[in-house]
Parts: sequence; C-alpha cells; structure tokens
Amino acid sequence: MTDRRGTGSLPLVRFIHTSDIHIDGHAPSARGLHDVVETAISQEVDLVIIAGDLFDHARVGTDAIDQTREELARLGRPVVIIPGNHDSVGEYSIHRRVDLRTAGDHVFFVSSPQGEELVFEHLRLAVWARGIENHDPSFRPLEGYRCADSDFWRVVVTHGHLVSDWESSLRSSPITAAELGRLCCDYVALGHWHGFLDVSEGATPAYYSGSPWETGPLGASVNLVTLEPGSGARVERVMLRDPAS
Ligand SMILES: [Mn+2]
Repeated sequence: MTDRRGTGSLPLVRFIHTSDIHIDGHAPSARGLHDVVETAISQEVDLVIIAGDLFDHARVGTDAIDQTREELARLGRPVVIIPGNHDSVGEYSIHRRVDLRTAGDHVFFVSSPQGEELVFEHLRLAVWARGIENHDPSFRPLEGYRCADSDFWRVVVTHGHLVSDWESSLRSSPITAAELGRLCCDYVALGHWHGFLDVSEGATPAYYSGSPWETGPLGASVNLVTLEPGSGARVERVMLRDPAS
C-alpha cells in the first residue's frame, strides 16, 4: 500500500469527535451537547462526529428533542451522527419518532444497519459510519467496512466494546484490537465508553472520545482531530468546563 499521506494532495481537515451525550431531558446532558456545539464553532472545525448514544432512551420528551434539534441546527457545518445502543434503530427507536435531518442539510444521520459511506468532496474526506441495530454479541460493528478511495482521507465511525479475542463472543457489539489493526483508514472514531482512551492498533489511529459531560477521573472532553497532509491524524483533547461550575 502506498502512503498517500506523503503526497500532499489532501487538504488539512479538522473535526471534533464526541459520543455518548445521552440526552435525557436533564440539564447535564443538554449542557454536554451545548459545550460540544460551542467548541465546534469556536474551533472552526470542518466537521463534527457524534459516535452514538446522542439520546439516552426512546421516551425523551419533546422539549429536549426540540432543544437538541436547535443545537444541531446552530452547528452550521456537517455533523455525522450514528445510533448507539441506547438509541439503536430497532423497532422502538427514538429515531422512528425524531428525524434529526430536519435540523438542516448539514445533519447526516446514518440509519442504514449495514453502514454507509459519506463523501465530503470539498474536504477530500470519506466517512464510513455504522451504528447499532441490535446490541448483542452477534452484532460486529466493523463488519462490512471496505477501504475507501485512497485519494481521500478515510475516517471510520462506530459504537461498541473493545474486547479481547476470547471475550468477543460474550460481549455485545464487540470490537477487537486485531480488527482495528486491519482497517485501512486515517482515524477511527469510537463511541460507547464514557472516558477518553487511545486504542490505536498497528498503523490505525483509534480513539474513544468519552462523554462530554460524564466526568470520570480523566474529566470531560472532546477529541479535536487534525488530519495533516504528510503525517496523518493528530489528536488533542479539548477539556470542557469544570463539572462543578
Ligand atoms: Mn453506548
């Protein structure tokens, strides 16, 4: 495989990766989404990725849904959203009731159970995104990924548990290190775990962003990712406000 990153033919692209906002009608989750949107606007990123569990459950009230739509509308730049296990696209999904795409043409909600490739021509960026249909051990989030055109930056977005090989038949929506290492892409944006974690494997940069408001010992943050021609993904944590404030 030739290293196209050295060719200089790709533009510099900056995006925010977040996940697990778990909008539930209460203030902390709404604040989490607000902080993500503010950060995206102030950092002037090209794109935002929400890697699953935007909503906490299927019975979220109308006010919280309207507020979510308003925040997404305010983003004003492409946002890729996949369903997680809390808002998976099965029969009782919140996404049967709420069409996020009504927040604007810049909102890309990936509902296809097989995943979908979104091409952002102006950024020379191909995003393969696959959310959760049924959260069980038979569902393999990375199954079906095909390498995108090598003339594009390639980003993979999904939601699931990073597990060891022996656990992969026991845990729901398993992802193994070997699977990550085999992907041909420039960045993997993962959701499900609520803390920041670098799970890069081999030549594949892969990260959990953590939730933007649930604070573990590491604090709440989003991943600010820069795809740099010649060197590839650089990942910075942008810390969000102090949870006590
Ligand atoms: Mn989850």
